[in-house]
Amino acid sequence: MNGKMVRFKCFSEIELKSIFLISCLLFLVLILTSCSAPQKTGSEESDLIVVGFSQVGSESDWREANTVSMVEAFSVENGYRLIFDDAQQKQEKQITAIRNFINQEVDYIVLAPITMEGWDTVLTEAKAAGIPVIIVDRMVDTNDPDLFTCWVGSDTRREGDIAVKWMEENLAGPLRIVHLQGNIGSSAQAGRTDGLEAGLKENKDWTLVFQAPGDFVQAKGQELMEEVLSEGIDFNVIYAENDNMAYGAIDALKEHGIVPGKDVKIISFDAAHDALNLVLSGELTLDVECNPLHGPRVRSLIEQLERGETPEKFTYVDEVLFDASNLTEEIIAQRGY
Ligand code: GYE
Repeated sequence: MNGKMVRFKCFSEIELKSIFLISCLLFLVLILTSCSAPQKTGSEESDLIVVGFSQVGSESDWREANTVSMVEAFSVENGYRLIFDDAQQKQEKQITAIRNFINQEVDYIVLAPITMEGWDTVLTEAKAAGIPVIIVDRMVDTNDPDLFTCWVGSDTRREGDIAVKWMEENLAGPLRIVHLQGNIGSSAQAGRTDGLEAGLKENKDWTLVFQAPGDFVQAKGQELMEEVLSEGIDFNVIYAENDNMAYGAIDALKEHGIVPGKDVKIISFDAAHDALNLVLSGELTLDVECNPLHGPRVRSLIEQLERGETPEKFTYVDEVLFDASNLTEEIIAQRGY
């Protein structure tokens, strides 16, 4: 072997001791620095108000705009730590999320409830833990109104009523109405459905020719319309309980050579940006506004609570309706959703 010889150095006992000491010192420094970093963020973090938000899901454009509004309002820059949970349209997941928030000892719980019923037990648990609960968007139906601190959202029954009034004043009967409903048992569905059903009782030349839940989802709105068309149901109005189901219905109509807005009048709710463009182009006939930008509203309620004030129990957002007569490009351009 003519390769280089590998030589091992033998360390003396003193050298070994000093290597061991230096290693121990280095290890200690490492531990100390890694401990001091989180300690700093920890103390900054403890100044943040912790909010657990249980969101319904991401079923519609409205919902996505609502999520963005909440995330922006409860940013670290604004002094909050937001724990966001998407329940994927399942009440059980919302209940689990609330229980997790209670375990994490959050300062506030914000709940956008999928349906009205079924909250008493978990809200009693939150109350027992001393955590204020703010309900946003849809309503809850509890045995004890003190199970939540306050609520902010839309008056969806009023939305249904103003849509019906507009239909009475603007659509020539007889009306044969296809009704695409939201999640059954949600206040958004109940309010808009009750409005229409009251209108059906009042107007003897209105007939409900089809009614089914599309859960506020575009694909389901399209599927339901396909069903209506394949069954050969005769209709001249679609009452869709949100914009996404109206988009789905419009797609189905177009596939069958039916001109939306002309052959069939379409009533919708939310008045999101894209839908308003459809009102301008004439494909959507009426869009009742439902404002999803609740982030700053919920934050203001929390700020009141932080100051020791008692906010209003119920805050309703002011909303209008849009048709071809009052809508302009400027209105659309200024919209935040
Ligand atoms: O209209 C719909 C959404 O609860 C008001 O839920 C909200 C409704 C909204 O999925 O688009």
